[in-house]
Amino acid sequence: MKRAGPLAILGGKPEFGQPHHVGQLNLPEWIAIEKAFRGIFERQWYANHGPLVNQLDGAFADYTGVRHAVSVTNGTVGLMVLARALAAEGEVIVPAFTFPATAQALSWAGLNPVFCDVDPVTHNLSAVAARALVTPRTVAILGVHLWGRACDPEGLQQLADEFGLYLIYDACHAVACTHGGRRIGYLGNAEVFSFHATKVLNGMEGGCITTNDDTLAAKLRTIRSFHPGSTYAQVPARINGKMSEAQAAFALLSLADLPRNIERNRNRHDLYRQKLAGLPGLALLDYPDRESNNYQYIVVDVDAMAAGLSRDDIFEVLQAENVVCRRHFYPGAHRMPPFRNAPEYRGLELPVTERLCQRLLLLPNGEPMDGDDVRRICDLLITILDQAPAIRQRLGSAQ
Ligand code: T4K
Repeated sequence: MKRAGPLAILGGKPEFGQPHHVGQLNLPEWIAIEKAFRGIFERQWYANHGPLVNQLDGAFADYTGVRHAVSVTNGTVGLMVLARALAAEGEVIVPAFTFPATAQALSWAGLNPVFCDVDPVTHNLSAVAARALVTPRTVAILGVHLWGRACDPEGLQQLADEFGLYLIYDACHAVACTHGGRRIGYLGNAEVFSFHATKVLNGMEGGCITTNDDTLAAKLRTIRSFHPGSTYAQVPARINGKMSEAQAAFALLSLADLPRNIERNRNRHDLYRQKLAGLPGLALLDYPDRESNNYQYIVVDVDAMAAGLSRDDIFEVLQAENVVCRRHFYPGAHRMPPFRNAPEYRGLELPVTERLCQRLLLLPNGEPMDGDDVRRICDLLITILDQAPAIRQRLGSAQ
């Protein structure tokens, strides 16, 4: 159904009085938050491996079915700590179509990211593409489970085994997602999750590294903190990458709420799918039922020719309506500083990454969004496509 009245960009009133964001926060009940925080204040133990951090490590290890979960300040620090634990130098093959933190964490750890293009269907690194980049300097492959879809685990493991490489995963999108029916967390040598406020598991910032390797786990625990608690391992460097009790309190509540929040995400995703079906030039990324997903990411591929508007046009029109979308991961990790100015990356062309960077649009999702909000956003999109010529004229964009 088309929206009544002119679009905001054409002189009308914005559809929403308040912005609707991608990754709106999933919040636990106030009463549960109050109880958890009273406990922290009563114990007067706020940091340095308090009881809630220990509880979270145990709970997340159980949840993912791995031997060790090592909580950290955030996903980025988790990747840094893991990279530092594995190697002091060398190249790491990493997809360019990812959040910049994936590659930057490697640089922080003294390793050199070697950017690989991604598969046009899965949006993930594939073993076929990674194989072409293996050199004598390669020490590891860092796959990213983008949108919670597993990143070629069998192919990459085979490649890693063949060349004696570490295989690690950025699982920042993949809490509660499965591969082969088993929760992600057990793949490769280790995996790193994000509990950022905009993620399905919200620790108000936070992250966790999971591994089945006892030696690696001891190293990770020692690197992440100057207060190693019960473990100490020989490590090349250490950092304060600990999680606080406040973060752990939120993350534990959010872990308990996961089934409810995923169910709501799934309902919103279903509604988006129903309402956007058949719209020319807009294809919603689907999550096949054979694996579990957290449905946190509502990803739309915009075909400008068929839609009559580019992804950036649609982004701008929605922004004026207070629908705050994201253009992940424009312009690609390889085109962001510091890599874009570094001689070894200059002129690097990764056509699939660059195409996805031009076409993908993430629509709002999360707790404050109800079915009516989703319907209104979809009606807006119908109206936007219907008024494509007037919008193009207003924005001065080409067909
Ligand atoms: N690897 C991958 C593949 C990742 O996607 C990420 C992070 C990482 C590694 C690193 O993990 P962390 O170190 O972050 O744990 C957001 C998140 O900040 C980022 O965590 C996430 N990925 C990325 C995909 O999304 P931005 O730059 O899109 O936007 P941000 O955080 O400003 O917020 C998104 C929307 O949410 C905005 O429209 C505003 C709204 N928002 C945000 C915050 C923080 C709120 O309404 N309230 C809030 O408190 O990165």
